[in-house]
Amino acid sequence: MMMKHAAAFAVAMGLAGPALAVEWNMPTPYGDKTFHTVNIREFAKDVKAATGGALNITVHSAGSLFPHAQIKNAVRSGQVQIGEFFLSRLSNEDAAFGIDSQPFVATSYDDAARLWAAQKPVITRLLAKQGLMPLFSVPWPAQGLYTKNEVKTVADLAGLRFRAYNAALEEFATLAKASPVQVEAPDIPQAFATGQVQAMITSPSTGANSKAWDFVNYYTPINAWVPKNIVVVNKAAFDALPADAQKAVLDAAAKAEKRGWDMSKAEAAAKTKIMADNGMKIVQPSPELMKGLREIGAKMLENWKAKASPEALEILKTYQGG
Ligand code: PCA
Repeated sequence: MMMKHAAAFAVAMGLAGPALAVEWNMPTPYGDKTFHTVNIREFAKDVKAATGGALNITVHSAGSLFPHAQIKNAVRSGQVQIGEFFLSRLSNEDAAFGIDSQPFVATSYDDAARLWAAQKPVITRLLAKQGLMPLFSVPWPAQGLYTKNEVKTVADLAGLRFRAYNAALEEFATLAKASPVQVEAPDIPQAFATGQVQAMITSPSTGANSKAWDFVNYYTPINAWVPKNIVVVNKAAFDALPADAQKAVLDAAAKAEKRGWDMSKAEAAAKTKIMADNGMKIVQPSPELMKGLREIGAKMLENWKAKASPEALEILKTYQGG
């Protein structure tokens, strides 16, 4: 092969970088327009540049290599070296993973940052038991409500087929007397088009990227929680890297975390405007609606506490004490 010969020649002449680049595959659940994916592609580029091409991370977005539900175990088993997923999807393993998806615990970026600071050491220990190491975590904008009709009270949600993305949203929908249906983000337009779901809670990012105006009329920014994605690496794969490549990965990860939080902060207003520009009505929640939602949140937090380990409870204590 021409290319191979050229590369071998370049190496022999001392012209090229390392002869054998390390290749990592990185599955992610969300589409290419999603800011998380944009951020991760930047991260991969930074790693490649900082290692002079010695570590090459290929991003497989939108669940194309592994479906969302399998990404964590694919990294754990070493089928891939690194991956991204929605952190609270692991709440069935330990409640510590799910605290950022509990309604009205942390609803601003400042609160989300403090919650992450309290959560990070605990989930780092939990993931280490599976041979996984967190690299960075980035929040979605606060989660709002998408409906065909205006929602004045929680009672207006009763009976709706409600799209869910994790166990907490399933619980939320059930407590609102709606019917939860699990749908991955890339499948949202199809799920609404076929009538599988009629309403959802998600960020303005996912709302705008799904062209929510094609299937709902109202966006109500209840800003109920600020959930996060996390990028984890297989610890053995990381440890196998030369020290300078390890440093390049950690540096790029720190940069990606900062960049991702900044991107997220810019998204909420920008994507809400896109929805308004496309004809959606942006309606501030009524006090009655917020009261009903807070009641559901209180019930959910009670249930969360009942399932939480002492370590998970400690996250909440640290966060609320801080
Ligand atoms: N978008 C993702 C997770 C949270 C969000 O804002 C989704 O809807 O699946």
